Amino acid sequence: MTALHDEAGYDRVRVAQWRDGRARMPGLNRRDLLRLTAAGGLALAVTGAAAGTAAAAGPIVKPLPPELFDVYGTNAETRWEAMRGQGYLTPIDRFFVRDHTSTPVLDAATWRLQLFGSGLRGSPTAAAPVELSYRDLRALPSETVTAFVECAGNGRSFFTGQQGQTVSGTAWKLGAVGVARWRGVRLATVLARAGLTRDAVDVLPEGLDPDYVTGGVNLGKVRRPLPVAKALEDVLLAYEMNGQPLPPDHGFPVRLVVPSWAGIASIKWLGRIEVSATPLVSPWNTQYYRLLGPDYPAEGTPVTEQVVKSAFELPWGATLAVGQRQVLRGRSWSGHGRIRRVEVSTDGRTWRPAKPISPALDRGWLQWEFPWRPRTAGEYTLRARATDVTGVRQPDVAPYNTQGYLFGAVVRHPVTVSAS
Ligand SMILES: Nc1nc2c(c(=O)[nH]1)N[C@H]1C(S)=C(S)[C@@H](COP(=O)(O)O)O[C@H]1N2
Ligand SMILES: [Mo]
Repeated sequence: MTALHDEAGYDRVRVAQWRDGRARMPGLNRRDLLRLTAAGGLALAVTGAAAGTAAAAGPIVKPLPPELFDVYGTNAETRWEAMRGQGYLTPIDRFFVRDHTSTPVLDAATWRLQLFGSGLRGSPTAAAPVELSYRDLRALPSETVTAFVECAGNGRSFFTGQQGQTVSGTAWKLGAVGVARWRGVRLATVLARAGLTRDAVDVLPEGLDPDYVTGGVNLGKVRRPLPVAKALEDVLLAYEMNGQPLPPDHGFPVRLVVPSWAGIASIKWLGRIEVSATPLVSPWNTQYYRLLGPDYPAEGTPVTEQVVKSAFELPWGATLAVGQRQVLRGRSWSGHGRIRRVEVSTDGRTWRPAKPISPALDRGWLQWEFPWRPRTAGEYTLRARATDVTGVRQPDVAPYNTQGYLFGAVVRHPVTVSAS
């Protein structure tokens, strides 16, 4: 068996198996998929399908006041100034929402989680799956994890804004991330109860939201395979967020939380999980959430862990008063582990350390502050750059990929200092 922790290596095997017909893509036939591809390979044409359209009305249930959110179609991004004065966690009222279609309103009393597939003892079928009710799940031992959920496309607009590159997808600034305290049951516990076998290689969690239709093709339920190694490591079936039952927009009654990985892994409104002894693929790891472009192999590289990022808790283009002592605040995080150091520059040349004001959690973020007294009025560019525990520091330029994932470069945050 391949080293499943090495997702890139594993993915190469999985893709090769899919190409010669040994991996399956449940929910989509091969012809439909090939219609989406340029030449029948996996390096697919950029469709721009992920871009929000202003026409869709009300797909998100919770209020989206303009002081807390910027809304793009079915998605809403947190305004970073709304995090100022907040504690470690992102409150639910300002946690970003990323819906492929719309938020379904489900009933916990009738909800069932269905598990099936060749990776479970006795190979239960989709028609006769192992079932778990909400009450069953609540009765299992629970765990709590503080973790960020971040869209792989967070920061995408800066590929264009800072690097002059054209990419497809929602033009997020840095607000497609939030940290919450999630409570639920380990996926490992549920898989063990369902009869996980040693042959299982992939799990494929699937949402109960409407099918995702794009370019005239129905891609089916939102779903993305997860290697068993990650599934058993630290993944939670969460039913609570910040001490509350999961809100509708964040996956009620139960969602997956896959710490440190791209948000797409954390499937909301979980309905079914296929557990397979043969590799599985879906459009969300072949067409979307792959790094494609001139600097990547032709078949691309799957997006797994998020990269290092930093954001100031300031409006974009904030105005600050000249000669007054400011305390700039912000947060930094990384999918590779906790943040070790943050530096801030107000002139683009000199960097000084920011002061940590929270614990640095492996799966969460670090809050920091930086005192600044701007002496002359004018336009300034603020920069924050973090280094994580693996030694990775935010670069000046993010590697280009056609769909604009993983923008980890230092963001140039414009502010005006005015003689009030
Ligand atoms: N079923 C389902 N799960 C989903 C999605 C979706 O549209 N449907 N969006 C994914 C994406 S792309 C992201 S970034 C996260 C966003 O989680 P949030 O809306 O709770 O912030 O959910 C993921 N899980
Ligand atoms: Mo996402």
